[in-house]
Amino acid sequence: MTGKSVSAPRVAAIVGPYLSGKTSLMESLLHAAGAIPKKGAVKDGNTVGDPSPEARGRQMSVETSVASCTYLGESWTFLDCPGSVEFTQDTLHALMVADVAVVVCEPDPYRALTVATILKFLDDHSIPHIVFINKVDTHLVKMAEVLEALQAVSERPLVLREIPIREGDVITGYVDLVSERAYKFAPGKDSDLMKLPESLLPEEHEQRLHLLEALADHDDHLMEELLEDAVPPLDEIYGDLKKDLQGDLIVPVFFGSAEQDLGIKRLLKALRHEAPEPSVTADRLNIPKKGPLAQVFKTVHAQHVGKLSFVRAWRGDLSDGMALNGMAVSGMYRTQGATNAKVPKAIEGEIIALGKLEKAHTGIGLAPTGAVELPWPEALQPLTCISIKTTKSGDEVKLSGALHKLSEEDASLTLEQNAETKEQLLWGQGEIHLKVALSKLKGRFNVDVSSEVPMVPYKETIRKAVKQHGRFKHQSGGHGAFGDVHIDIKPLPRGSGFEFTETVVGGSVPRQYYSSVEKGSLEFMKRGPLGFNMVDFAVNLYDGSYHNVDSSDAAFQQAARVALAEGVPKCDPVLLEPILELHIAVPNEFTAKAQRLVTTRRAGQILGFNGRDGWNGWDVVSAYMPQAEMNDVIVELRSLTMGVGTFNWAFHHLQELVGKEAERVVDTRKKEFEK
Ligand SMILES: Nc1nc2c(ncn2[C@@H]2O[C@H](COP(=O)(O)OP(=O)(O)OP(=O)(O)O)[C@@H](O)[C@H]2O)c(=O)[nH]1
Ligand SMILES: [Mg+2]
Repeated sequence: MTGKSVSAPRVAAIVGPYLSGKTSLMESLLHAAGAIPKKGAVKDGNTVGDPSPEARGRQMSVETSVASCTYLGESWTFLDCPGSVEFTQDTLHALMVADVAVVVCEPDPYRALTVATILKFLDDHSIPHIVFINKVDTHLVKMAEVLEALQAVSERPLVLREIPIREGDVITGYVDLVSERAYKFAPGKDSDLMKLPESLLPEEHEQRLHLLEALADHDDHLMEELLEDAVPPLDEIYGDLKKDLQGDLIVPVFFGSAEQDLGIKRLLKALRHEAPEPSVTADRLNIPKKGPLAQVFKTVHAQHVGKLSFVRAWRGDLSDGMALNGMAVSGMYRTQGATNAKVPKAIEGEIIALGKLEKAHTGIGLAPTGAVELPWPEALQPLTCISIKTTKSGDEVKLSGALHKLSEEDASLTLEQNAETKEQLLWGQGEIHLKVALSKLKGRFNVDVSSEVPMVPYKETIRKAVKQHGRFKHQSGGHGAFGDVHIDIKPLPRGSGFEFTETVVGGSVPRQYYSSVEKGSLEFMKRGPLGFNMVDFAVNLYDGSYHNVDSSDAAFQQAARVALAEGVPKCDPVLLEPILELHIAVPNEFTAKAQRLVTTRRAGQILGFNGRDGWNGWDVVSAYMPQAEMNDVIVELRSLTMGVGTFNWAFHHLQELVGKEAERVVDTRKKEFEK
C-alpha cells in the first residue's frame, strides 16, 4: 500500500472476556511500537496496564488503563479495559470514545459465548472492531470452529484476514489473505516472509474468496470483478477493508499470542491502515463540528493531583489553563499506566487527563462555551449490595466523602442510605466489585469499614379487625394527663399503607385530639408486635372521653398507643416480606438453569419466559423472588452461565410470610432489639 497520510492520534479500546489477555496484549503492542524497552507480565505485576494495587493484587483488570505509543510516526492510545463483567461500566465508557475496538478472544469455541455481550454493545453502537484470537501458542487451535462459534454471537460477518501455518499442531506463522504472502512468526519482530506452503493453497483460495465476497457485499464493482473472475487490484481490496471496518460492516479477524509476541506487528499494521481517524469517529457519534470540544470518559480522584477528568479531544486542541464548562483546566497530564506526565497542550484526537474540573462528570462534553450533552450509556443497575459501617467512630464523614468520589469514578457503584433499616448500603455489580471498592476505601482514603449482609426491610400487617379501648391516665404533682379512646383496627388490602378516620359523635373526643390519635397510631406503627413497620391497616376513632384540664395532645397520643398495643396483637398479626420482580437474561441454552435457579429458592416463582428483545438466541425469564433470597442470585447466575447471565429487578409487592421462616425472622428481630 502506498500514499498513506499521517493520521491524527487514534484510540483503540482493548476489550474482551475476563483473562483473555488484554493487558498482556497492550503490553505487547507498546513493546512492539517501541514505547517500552522491556515487557512486563501480568503474573509479575509489572505491566503498564493494571497499575493499581487492587489490579496487581488480584491479577485482573479492575478499571481501564491508559497508555500511548507512536507507531510509524502515528500516535496511538490504548485503553486496556477490564474483562470481568463486574467492571463492565468502565469498558463501555472506553468504547464510547474509541475509534476502534480490539476484541481479544480465547482460542476456544466453548468460550465464545463470553464475548456475546461485548459484541452486542459494539454492534448496537456500530463501533468498528477487530477480533484478535489470542493465546494461539497454548491450544491446538481449531480456527474454523472458533470462528463459527464467534460468528454465532456476532451480528456482523466475521472475516478471517489470515490463516494459520502449522508445524504439527503448533501455529508457526500465517498467510495473509489479501497479499497472499506467507510469514513465519518471529516473536517481537516483523514476521519473516516465507514461501506459501503448497498444502495450504486450497484453504487459502477458499478463505480469500470468502473475504472478497464479504467485501463485495458492500462494493458492486468488486462484485462484478468476482463474477467475471477478474483479479481485483490490491488497492481496491485495502480500500474496501478500510471502508468496511469504518462502517462496522465487517469484523476482520486476526490471531496471535500476546505473551509470545506473535502476530502483534500484524495487528498494529492493520490498525494503522484501517482504523478510522478521530474526525470520522466524531462524525459517527454526531459530535458537534465546532471545537474545541472534548468528552470526559473516565473520572479519577488521584492521590496527589486530585480530580482528573480523562477526555477524548473530539474537535480542536486543548491547552492547560483554558476554560471549559466555566472551569479552568488546572494541570494537563498524559497518562502512561501509573504515571501522569504534565503537558501544556493536547491536539485533536488525543486522550488527555484534565486536572481540577470539579463539576465535570463522566460522559459530559466540555467546551469553552459551556457544557455539551452528548450521548452516553446509562449507569448499569446495581445487582447486589452490602451494608457497611466505619470501624472507627468519627470516620463517617470521611467515609461518605470517599464513597462519593468512588461512585463518581464508577457509576455502577452506588450508595444508599436505607431509611427503613437505617443501614448504609453499598451497591455494585458483584462480590469482587464491592470488595475492590472496600479495598480502595482503605488504600486510597484510609477508611476502614466492616461489611455485613444487608437486612431485609420486612413489614407486618394484621388479618383480623377488632374494637379496642385505650386509656391513658396519669397524676403527678400539679395537673394530670388524661386521654381515652375507642378505636376500630382493621386490615386493608395490600399496598394501601395506613388510613386514619374518625366517626366521633357528640364531641366525646374534642376535634383537636383527632390528629393526636392519628399521630399516636403513626408512632405505634413504626414497630408492630412482630418488631417491624406496620402497613395496610386502618384505625377509626369512634368514641372516647376527655378531661377539661388534664387532656392534652400528648395524652391522646398515648391513649392511641395503649389501644393499639393491646388491640393489634389480637388482630392476627402477620409478617410481610418484599418480593422483587426479576427479568433474568440468559443465552437460551441456559434458560432451564435460570428457571431452576428461581424454583429452587424459597418462594421463587416463575412468571414465564420470552425471547430477549433484540438479542438473537437469548431468553428472558421473568420471576418473583423474595428479597431475602436475592443475596447471591447474581453469583449463582453467573456460575451457571459462564458469567454472561444477568438480570434487572424492581420491588414488586409485599407477601405474607408464615411458618418456620417467619418465626426465624421474628426471633432474630427480637434479639436485635435486646442487644
Ligand atoms: N499462553 C498464553 N497466555 C497468555 C497470553 N496472553 C495472556 N496470557 C495469560 O493469560 C492470563 C490473563 O492475562 P491478562 O493479560 O491479565 O488478561 P486480561 O484479558 O487483561 O484479564 P482481565 O483484564 O482481568 O480480564 C495471564 O496469566 C497471562 O499470562 C498468550 O498469548 N498466551
Ligand atoms: Mg486486563
